[in-house]
Amino acid sequence: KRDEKFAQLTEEHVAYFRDVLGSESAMIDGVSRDAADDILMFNEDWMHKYRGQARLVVKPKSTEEVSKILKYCNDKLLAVVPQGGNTGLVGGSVPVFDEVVISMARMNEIESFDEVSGSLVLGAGCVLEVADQYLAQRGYIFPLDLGAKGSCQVGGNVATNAGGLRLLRYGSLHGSVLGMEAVLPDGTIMNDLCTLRKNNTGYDLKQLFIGAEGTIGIITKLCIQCPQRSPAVNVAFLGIESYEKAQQAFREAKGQLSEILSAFELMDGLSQELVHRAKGETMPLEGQFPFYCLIETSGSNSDHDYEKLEKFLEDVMGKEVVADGVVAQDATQIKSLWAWRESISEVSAHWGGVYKYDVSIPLTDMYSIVPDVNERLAEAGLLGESDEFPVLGCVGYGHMGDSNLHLNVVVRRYDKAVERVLEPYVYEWIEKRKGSISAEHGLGLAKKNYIRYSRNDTMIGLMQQIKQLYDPVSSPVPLPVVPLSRCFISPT
Ligand code: FAD
Ligand code: 2HG
Ligand code: ZN
Repeated sequence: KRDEKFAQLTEEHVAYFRDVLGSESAMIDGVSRDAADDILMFNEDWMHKYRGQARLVVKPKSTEEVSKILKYCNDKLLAVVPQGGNTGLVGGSVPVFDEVVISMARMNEIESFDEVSGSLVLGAGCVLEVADQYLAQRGYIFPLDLGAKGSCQVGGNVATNAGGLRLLRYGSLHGSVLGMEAVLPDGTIMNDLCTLRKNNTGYDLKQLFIGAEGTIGIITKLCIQCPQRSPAVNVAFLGIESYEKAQQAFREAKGQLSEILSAFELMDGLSQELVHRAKGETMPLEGQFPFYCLIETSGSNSDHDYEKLEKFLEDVMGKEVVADGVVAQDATQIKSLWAWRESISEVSAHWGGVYKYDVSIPLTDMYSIVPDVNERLAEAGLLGESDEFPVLGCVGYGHMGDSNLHLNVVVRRYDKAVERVLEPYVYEWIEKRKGSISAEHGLGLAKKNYIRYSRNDTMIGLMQQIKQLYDPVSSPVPLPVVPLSRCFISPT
């Protein structure tokens, strides 16, 4: 229910924003005219699962504009939602009700790059792939890569603390973000745009904004520590007979490939079958296997690394840890092998809908949630081959190197009966194994009511105090329902 303490937008408000932004093209005004169609892409999330009713989108170009917008909204009790590339998977990037959407798309400038240290200063609205291509021309790489790179923005990445495909190699954004500029809900500009690796002078406040999903401020600029791009990248794609063997393969990969290992991804048989069915392409290996792993190496000597990877493959196949495997021969093959992994997320929604769970579970138990959930759905009579069953199957895949599984329940249609079988079962399952109900996608709207499965009362209380400190106008957030509000001035 919309909290009536928040104001309804009027033409007077719109006139103020027009004045601040200086041009009609810097906003979409659905208050003075009907602009529902133009605003739709900002109101609806990537999965078409969450839809708000915003009537205004503002697109600031500078930190000062963000500051003026937030101060005004705070004073006038207008709820807002920051939006990056709108690729988030938990319904956090779109309005719940009629919040003003603050799109960061125009704050996309690359400001500076230090070719010696590798520190990159850029606007939060810069698209991840654009930043990475800029770095590639200079022999560097962005320390984060994910399937949505063509649309997501670095500010959105930091706001969600995105993990992605190479966290194993480059670590979390908590380590790579050297500096940050952010605007607080009352318009205060927090300038901590440090470009140095070391700065132990009191609390490291920027860390609070990493993964805060825009709840305590809007990130406007970032300084990122970028590593040297590896001149030699190789990829192997493995077919594996059991999850037990996938774990052995991971251990062997760490041991034998050590410093050149840059990704270790797991895909189950059904995930690959669905990619095959949706795209119609020939699968990389001839036989069908219950599990596949994608291994990437990044090093400095192509021949040496290739040889090392081939030797590894020979060894693990000799020991029957791996049943079959292939090593990419060129950049095109590398891209095509990666596509078998990166397309699962999109393909899983191809049959009508998908329930997504992004969980951390200790590695030994990581995959067992998939057969458990499958069994429950089958017992409830909801899973089957034909159209009369809502569920087509559960796929499990993800960043095995980080103990992060993506459980996608692929459905032909959304169905309350399916939801009742899945929730809270999945969350209880995770809690019992001391896992996390959100490994890398955040809480957003989808998971915020389940935070208690991964955080205790003391921690939630401390989080509320932080929210209260940074955003007193929308606090206190009522307990027990909404421990964290996604919006600065929360209508929920
Ligand atoms: P949005 O979706 O626009 O916003 C996400 C959240 O951040 C919202 O709560 C929003 O309010 C807030 N926000 C956005 N910008 C700012 C800002 N400047 N300041 C403050 N708050 C802000 N995620 C992973 O972690 N790993 C993956 O491997 C991965 N792969 C993906 C693959 C696909 C195909 C897709 C569609 C998504 C994937 N994601 C993944 C999820 C998503 O891409 C990431 O969460 C991404 O980091 C979101 O960035 P964005 O710019 O699209 O942010
Ligand atoms: C991935 O690793 C993303 O592909 C998306 O994090 C996962 O869609 C998902 O569930
Ligand atoms: Zn992921």
